[in-house]
Amino acid sequence: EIFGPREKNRERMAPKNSTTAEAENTYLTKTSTNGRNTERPPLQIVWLNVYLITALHGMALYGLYILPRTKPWTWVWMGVCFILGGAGITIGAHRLWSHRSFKATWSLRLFLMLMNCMSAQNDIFEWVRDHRVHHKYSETDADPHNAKRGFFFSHVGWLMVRKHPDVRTKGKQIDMSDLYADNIVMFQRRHYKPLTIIFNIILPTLVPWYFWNEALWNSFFVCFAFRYAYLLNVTWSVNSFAHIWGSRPYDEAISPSQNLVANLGTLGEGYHNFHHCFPQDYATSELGTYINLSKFFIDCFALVGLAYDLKTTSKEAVLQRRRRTGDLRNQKH
Ligand code: ST9
Ligand code: ZN
Ligand code: ZN
Repeated sequence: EIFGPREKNRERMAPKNSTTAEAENTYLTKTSTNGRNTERPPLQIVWLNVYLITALHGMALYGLYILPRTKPWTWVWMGVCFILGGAGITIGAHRLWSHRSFKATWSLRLFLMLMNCMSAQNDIFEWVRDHRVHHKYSETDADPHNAKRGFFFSHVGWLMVRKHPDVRTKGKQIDMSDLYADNIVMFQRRHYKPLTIIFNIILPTLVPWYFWNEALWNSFFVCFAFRYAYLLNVTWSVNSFAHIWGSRPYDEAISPSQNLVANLGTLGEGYHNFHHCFPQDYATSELGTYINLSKFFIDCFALVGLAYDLKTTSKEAVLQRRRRTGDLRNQKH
């Protein structure tokens, strides 16, 4: 398990002068219990990102405003783009490439890579490296969107500043050999800019114009700007909402939580307490397909042979974990 649950979190939550924790995690010694590192280098704001992200949100609000005036087929297409792009993140970048929770044929990987371009959340390689380092060093300075630095930082602020040096140092130690060996991921990385411009901007905008005579202006603001900003925010909500609010039945000592709000928008990625405990589970929950469209799609892919070796967690392992660290901790058994 290369990026499995961090048992050390238990030590992090333990009384501060736990010397074992300090000796094992030098990056933790600088971090107080509220997660604030007094030695953190000053924030270096990347103003271009601030402008671009703000401009996108302005355009998205305008898209929402004109939405009632656009054709119903345009709404349908926006929904289709949202789900396809979302699948490129949840099923592709997250459950397949970050966690290897199932295997996929060449054609499914190609499809997921193209759909991943539709959500423009950095190329798969970069997304996976940030995500693996997030799991392994969750809520320390090496976590790119460290939730201990507050709601805004974990939601979007981390994309507007230079990364903490620990992210780079720890990130370089993450095993990425599986991604280097994946031609489809490497192809995407080499041609990321044109691919993402085509799949995130041009295709969503042109389809309504070409097929049902929607005004280009309308489809740009609705199917690109509004849909993209919405998708980014629901994705980011897993890093912010689901690292702050919700229940923690599997591990009470970690911040990731079961968050219904995050779950609803993300095709089933809000079962975050479960996910941080069992990151290799393809369903990211023990509740079957309940509010989990991503699991449903992976099951469909498996039915037709495009996905295989789906990894799950046994009921016994889940129960043991709940008894050891979760809501059954104080029960006699
Ligand atoms: C976006 C990503 O939105 C969202 C990810 C969310 C993840 C959520 C996970 C939750 C679970 C799944 C839920 C899915 C739900 C989906 C719902 C769907 C319906 N390790 O990057 P630079 C190196 S993206 C090792 O410039 P700076 C790097 O290689 C949105 N090394 O860092 C380079 O080295 P070298 C669009 C690392 O300068 C050097 O550091 N994008 C790592 O600090 C510099 O790299 C944007 O808005 C690492 N982890 O700048 C912004 N990281 O020089 C795009 C970096 O040797 N990003 N390195 O090549 C940027 O502009 C910049 O990265 C920055 C930081 C300004 C943020
Ligand atoms: Zn997380
Ligand atoms: Zn994950």
